Amino acid sequence: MSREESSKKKRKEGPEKAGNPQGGHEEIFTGTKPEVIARAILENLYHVQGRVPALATDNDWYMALAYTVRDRLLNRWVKSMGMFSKDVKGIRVVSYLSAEFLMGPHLGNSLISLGLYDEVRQAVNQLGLDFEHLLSQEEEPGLGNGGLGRLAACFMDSLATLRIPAIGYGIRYEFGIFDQAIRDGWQVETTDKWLRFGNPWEIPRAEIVYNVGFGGHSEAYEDDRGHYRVRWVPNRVVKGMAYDTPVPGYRVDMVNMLRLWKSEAVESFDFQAFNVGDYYGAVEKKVASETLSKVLYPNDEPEIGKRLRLAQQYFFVSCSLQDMIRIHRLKELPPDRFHETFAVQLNDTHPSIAVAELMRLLVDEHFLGWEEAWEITRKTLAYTNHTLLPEALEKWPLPLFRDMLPRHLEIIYEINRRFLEEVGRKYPGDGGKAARLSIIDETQGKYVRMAHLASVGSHAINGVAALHTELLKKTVLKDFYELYPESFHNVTNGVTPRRWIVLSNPRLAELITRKIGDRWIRRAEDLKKLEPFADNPEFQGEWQRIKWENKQRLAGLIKERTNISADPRTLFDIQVKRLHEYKRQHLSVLYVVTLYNRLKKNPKADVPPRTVIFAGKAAPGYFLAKLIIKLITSVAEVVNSDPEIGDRLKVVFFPDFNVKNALPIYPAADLSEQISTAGKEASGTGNMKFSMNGALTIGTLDGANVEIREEVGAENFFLFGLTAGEVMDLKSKGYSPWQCCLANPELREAVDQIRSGFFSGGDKNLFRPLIDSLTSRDEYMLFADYPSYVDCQERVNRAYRDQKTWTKMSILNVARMGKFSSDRSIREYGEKIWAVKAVR
Ligand code: NBG
Repeated sequence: MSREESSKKKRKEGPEKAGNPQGGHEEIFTGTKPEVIARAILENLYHVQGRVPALATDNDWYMALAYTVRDRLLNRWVKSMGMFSKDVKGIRVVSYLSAEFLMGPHLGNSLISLGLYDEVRQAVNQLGLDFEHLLSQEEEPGLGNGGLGRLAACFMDSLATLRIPAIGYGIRYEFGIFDQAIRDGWQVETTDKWLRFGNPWEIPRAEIVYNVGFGGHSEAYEDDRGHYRVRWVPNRVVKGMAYDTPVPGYRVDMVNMLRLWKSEAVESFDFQAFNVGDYYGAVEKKVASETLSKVLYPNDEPEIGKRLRLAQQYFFVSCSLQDMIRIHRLKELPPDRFHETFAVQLNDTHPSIAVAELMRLLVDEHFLGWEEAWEITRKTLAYTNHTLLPEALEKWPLPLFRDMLPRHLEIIYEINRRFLEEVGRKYPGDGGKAARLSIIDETQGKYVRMAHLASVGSHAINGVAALHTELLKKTVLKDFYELYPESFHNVTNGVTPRRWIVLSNPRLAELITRKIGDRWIRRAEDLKKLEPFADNPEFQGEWQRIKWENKQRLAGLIKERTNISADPRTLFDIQVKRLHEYKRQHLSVLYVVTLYNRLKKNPKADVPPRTVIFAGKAAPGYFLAKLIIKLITSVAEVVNSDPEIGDRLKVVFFPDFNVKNALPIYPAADLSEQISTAGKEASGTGNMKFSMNGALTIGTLDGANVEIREEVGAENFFLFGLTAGEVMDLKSKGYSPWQCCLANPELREAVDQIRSGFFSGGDKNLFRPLIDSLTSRDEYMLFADYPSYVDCQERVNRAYRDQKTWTKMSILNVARMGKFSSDRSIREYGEKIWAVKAVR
């Protein structure tokens, strides 16, 4: 019996036995008393998992628990869905289109939102089970690469918490981001089989399906009223089916939804082929259709020509827009009022084909005129840019595009023709301008520039931190800014304090609440009220004890996963994020090597002992990023096994960084490394998570670091390095990394050591590609920033020795992080971009 059938059966059995959603005797589906919850878990174990306690596995218990919690979400969810009925008009729903949603484990988070954490823990204890152990059973849905996908998850949390109706639309990848193991010091990737034991958090909607076409050609025809029309005749059709996951707000009735699309064959078998005996041909087609939502692309690899990726993008965008139009029509509103029902946010360019698809749906399928459709499209869509790195700006080769989406290419040509006419009127005779703005890039071969398509088709364009938005206006989207200055906004990123403090750092959350009440959980600005306690010795003592416990917990995990003993008495210096040259994990390694050399030369040197911890995945095809991991683990091996060094310096690479592993990491940090080359990190969000958990930041003036420093105060932030402007100046004047290296004996020593094979058992070739890249080009200017970074680390060391002052700085960091709650970001989107309001 399926889960849904068993629930139906229970309901048929009447309110006494099954619990009445309106509040019957047993309240099996809704009750919140520990005894009732315990009984509900047993019911679910029996009726859903088909198990009795004596034979239940950990996963059976986890599933039973998850269903019990889901039941408690459902009645709020069902009520919230009332929003989509025809009786509710005048409410604009946010539709967040994103190729990635990195939601993290659902169970703990749902319990926090529902306010049932303690009750459920008691219920689980009553059953004689270990609550933490059950929580750890959950396989996290790793449907994202890093910051961009996690931002989408934080935004979903805030939207629901702020009672803004929203749907997150994306892809239900069967394989999310790969799992990372470390073997011989190298990253090894394995597939992420997150669905293998079932996913209790989603509800498959077999009746919500859409057809999505590919290829073929378009045909012009005349309709009955003599109008010129075009229809697209695709040569392949794939079906998208909806899977819904509830997204609860924190302690509110609102439950929003994440709707992810799975691709399927239109017919399970191509019967015609089957009948003529081509059994394998029929199955092949089915398999090909299902490949579309198979796997998430790891980013940081060359984009060009990844056919399947464009197909994925179009697939989920088309399903989502068709679904929105269906919902809009449920309200019995005409298509020309579509923008009143939905505000659609394009999370980076991945969904930007929405511009052409919405036009196609409105013009070809709902028969609106071009101008009218265009107005609606622009009023509906808004675009967020998340990177300035040229290699991450999507563009598709024209032949590939035409082959896959011929009708969309025609539409894009028409959009572009009209757009360039407008440009021509504004800048007559300026061919260079037109070429730079054009949606079609013709500088070297022909490409469709997705950022241009998104910018032309949106009424609002935003960057994700103040510096990033300024650079966007000056560089990548300069010409667009000159053309449409009023369309540009900045909305600095934020993270949800529910997951990133309450869930991940419960003791700190409890201490804060004890001092200032619990309103900070939804109004993070309230954290300011902690400031008066910053100097209070008793409060400082509690603060330190919590940090100590968090460090102990992480040390335990490090021991378990890497067999390295990390001493919680040492300074925990942590850098966790994707591996990328611009993020400069290897700059931190250069400091580690320098510190090691100093300690070897002067064993009595008075520096606080440090444990330097790294975690993060490298794109499977990004050779240098993987080599940086190997460098970290190689340096770790030498340093950690040097008896003269002991606990004074330890290096750890913590494998498989994901949301689950991140939870115990941020709260355990003393020092947060945010050391990207200025101008390269759009915002960063890990920087916020660390700081909110009382770590001090060592960082450059990049991304949101700039604003974090402004908020916490320069005296509570360790700043080093070139500014974005200085980076550009130095580049244009001619930068010689080798000169920098010669000028600094300690840098030279570190570089020579790595080159000589000191950390690679004498192998001189292993790290050569990395060293060559640094000494010849040093694209990300590690050598230029090295002296200032090392000096800054010295300031960190001095500061750490004075634990009173350090603790005060730590408290002030947390107290002043209110701005970086994603609730603030969402309020800004709501006001500046979406024109949406909270509903009751
Ligand atoms: C990333 C940036 C981060 C930023 C997140 C969320 C992409 C393309 N960009 O700096 O690198 O914090 O987006 O905005 O993943």
